[in-house]
Amino acid sequence: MKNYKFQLLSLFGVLLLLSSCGNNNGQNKSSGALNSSAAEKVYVAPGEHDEFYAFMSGGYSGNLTVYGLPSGRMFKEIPVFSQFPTTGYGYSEETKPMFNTSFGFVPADDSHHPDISQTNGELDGRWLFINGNNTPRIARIDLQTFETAEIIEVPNSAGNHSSSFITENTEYVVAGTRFSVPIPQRDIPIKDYKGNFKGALSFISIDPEDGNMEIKFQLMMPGFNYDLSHPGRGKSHGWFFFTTYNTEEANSLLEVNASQNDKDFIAAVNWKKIEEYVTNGGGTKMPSNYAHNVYDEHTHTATSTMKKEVLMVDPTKVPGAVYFLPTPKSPHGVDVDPTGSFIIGNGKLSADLTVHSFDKMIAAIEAKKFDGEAYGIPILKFEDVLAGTLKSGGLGPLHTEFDGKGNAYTTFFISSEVVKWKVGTWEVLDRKPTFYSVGHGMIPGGNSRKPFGKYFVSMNKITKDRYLPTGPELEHSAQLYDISGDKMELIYDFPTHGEPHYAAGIPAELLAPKSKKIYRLDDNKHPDAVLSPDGAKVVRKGNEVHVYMSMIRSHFTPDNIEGIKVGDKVYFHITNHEQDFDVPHGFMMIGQNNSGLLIMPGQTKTSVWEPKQPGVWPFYCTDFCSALHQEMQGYVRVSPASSNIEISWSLDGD
Ligand code: K7E
Ligand code: CUA
Repeated sequence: MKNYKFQLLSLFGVLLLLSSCGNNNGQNKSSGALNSSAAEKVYVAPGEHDEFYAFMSGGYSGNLTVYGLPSGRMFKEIPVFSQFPTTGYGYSEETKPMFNTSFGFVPADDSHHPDISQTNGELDGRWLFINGNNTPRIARIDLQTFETAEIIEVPNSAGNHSSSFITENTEYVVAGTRFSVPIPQRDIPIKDYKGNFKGALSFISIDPEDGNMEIKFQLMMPGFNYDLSHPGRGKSHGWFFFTTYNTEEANSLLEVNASQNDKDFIAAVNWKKIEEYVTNGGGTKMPSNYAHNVYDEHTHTATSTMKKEVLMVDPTKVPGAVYFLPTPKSPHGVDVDPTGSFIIGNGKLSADLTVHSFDKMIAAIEAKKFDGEAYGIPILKFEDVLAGTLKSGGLGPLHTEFDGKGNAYTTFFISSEVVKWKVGTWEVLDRKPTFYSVGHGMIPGGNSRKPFGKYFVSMNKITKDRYLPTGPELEHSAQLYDISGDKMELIYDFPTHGEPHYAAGIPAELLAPKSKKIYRLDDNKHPDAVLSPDGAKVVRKGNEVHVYMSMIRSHFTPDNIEGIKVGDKVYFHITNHEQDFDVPHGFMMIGQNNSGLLIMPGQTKTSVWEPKQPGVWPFYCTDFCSALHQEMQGYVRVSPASSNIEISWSLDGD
C-alpha cells in the first residue's frame, strides 16, 4: 500500500487508481501499469502526433491497419487483398483488376507479414510488402499514398506463409510455400505425397526505381512445409533462411505425423549464388499461370496481366546454394539478429531456443562437414552450427525480435509471455506475461540492421476479459511494452482489427513528411476523367451509358440525368475536383448492387449501376464534405426498356 499512497501524490496516479480498481483482475499491478509514468508514456495529447507508425497485418481480414505508437490509435485500414466497400476498393472498375488471379476474381485473403523496404539494411520507408497466404500473392503498398500499388501472384505455391520478407537493399521480396503441392499441379492420389509434392521458394525482384515486382526465379525444394523466413544481413547478406516443419512429409493428421522427427531443418539459401546461376542462363523455364496486377497512380486505374512462365531452379544443380541446418522441434519463426551473425530457430514444441551461428555454418560448409543429405541437399551437423541455446525461456517459442542493443525478445505462445534475453550469452534477462497467448512481437525496425528499441508490441491471439465484452466475437488484443529500460514494462492495451500476425513499425518522421496530401487534377491521366465541369457529359453506347461526372463542394455535375432505360448498364465515371487536403466526396446510388465510392481530391473512380425499375432514382454524396453536404445529391430518371427518351443531362437547368 505504501507504493499506492505514493502514487496518490500525482494526478495520474489518482486517475489510474480510479479507473483501474473497478475492472481490473490484478494482473496489471504486478506488471507495473499502475505506475503513474505508464499513463504519461502512452498519452499523446489532443493534436499531438505519435512517434511511430505501426502497420499491423489483418490476418483473415486480408488487409493492413495503420496504428500510432505509443497511443495505440488506429489511423487507417489499407485494403490489400480483400474488397473494401468503405472506399470501393475491389468494387470500382479501376480496382477490380487488383483481384485478378489464375483462379479468377479472388475477393479475400489472409495477410500475415508486412515488411518495409530497406536501404543498406535500414528502413527507407518507400514501400511495404505483405503476403496473401491463402491464394499466394505478394502486395506492395506505396507509403506515400498508403494504398496498394501492386499485387503479384505466386504460382506453384500454396499457403504463402514464409513471406513477404525483403533483403537488406530491397533486392528481393521472398515467398515460400507452407503447403507443398504437386509441381506442376496435377491430379494424383494424396497418399503419393512423399517425394512427389514439392515446395517452391520464390525470389521476386524489386525494381529499385518504381518498386515493380517480377518473379526472378523459383527454387524447387523437397516437399516440406516452409513456415517462415528471414534474410541475412550484414555479413550474412546474400543468404536467406527458411524454417521447415513436416520434414516427415506426412499428408494427414500432421499434428501427430509431422512431429515425429526430433529435428526439422532451417534451409539456408545462398540467393546470390542462385542469382549468378540464373544470370548465366541457369534454370528451366516452366509454364505457370499467374497474375501481375499494377495500379497506376496517374490513371488511377489497375491493369492485370497474366504471365505464362517462371524460371525454375533445381537446388541440386547449383552447388553451394542450399544447406539444411537441423533445428529442434518443428520450428516456426526464424529470425536473424541485427548483426547478421545469429539465426534463431523458434522450435514451437520446445522449451529451448536454438541459435545457429552464421560463421560456424560457413566454416562447416567450407570444411564439407556434412551429416548426410535430403533429396541431394547437404545437411550440416547440428553441433557444428550451434551457437548456443536459450534454456528454459518458456513454452512454445514462436518469434524473436531485436532491440539493436544486443537483446532479443522472444514470444512464447503456450506460457503466454515475452522473454528478453542476451544475444551471445543466451541468458534470460526479464520476462513479462502477455494477455493472452502472444503470436508475433514487433519492435519498429526489428527486421533490419537498425531497430528502434523503444517499444515492443505483442500481438495476442486471445482477448477474453481485456476489454468490455462484445458478444462471442472479440477483436484481438495488442499490448505495448516500454523496453527502453533494463526491465520491460507493460504500459498499454489496445484492440486490433482482424488477426495481426506480424507488424512493421517505423519512426513517423521517416514517413509523415512524404505522405501525399492530394492527387493533382492536372496530373490525372484517367481516360474517363472530367478535368473541367464543362467536360461533364452523358454518352450512350448501345446498352451502355457512360456518365462523365465531376464533384466539388457541394454539387455533382450533372445532377439531373434522363434517358436511362431499364436494362442499361450505367457507368458513373466520377472525378473529384477538390484540390484541398482531406476533402473527399462519396457516391452512392439507390439500389445499386455494388459498394459506394469514396473519391479523393483529384481522383477518378467508376461505379457500375444496372437499373431494374422505371422511376426517378436519387444518388448522393456519402462523405460529410461541407455545411451543404446534405444538398449534394442528384436524380436519374429511368424509363422502360421500350422508351425512346433521348439521353439528356443538366445542372441547374443548363
Ligand atoms: Cu506466427 Cu503467420 Cu508469422 Cu501467426 S504467423 S503468429
Ligand atoms: Cu460531397 Cu458530401
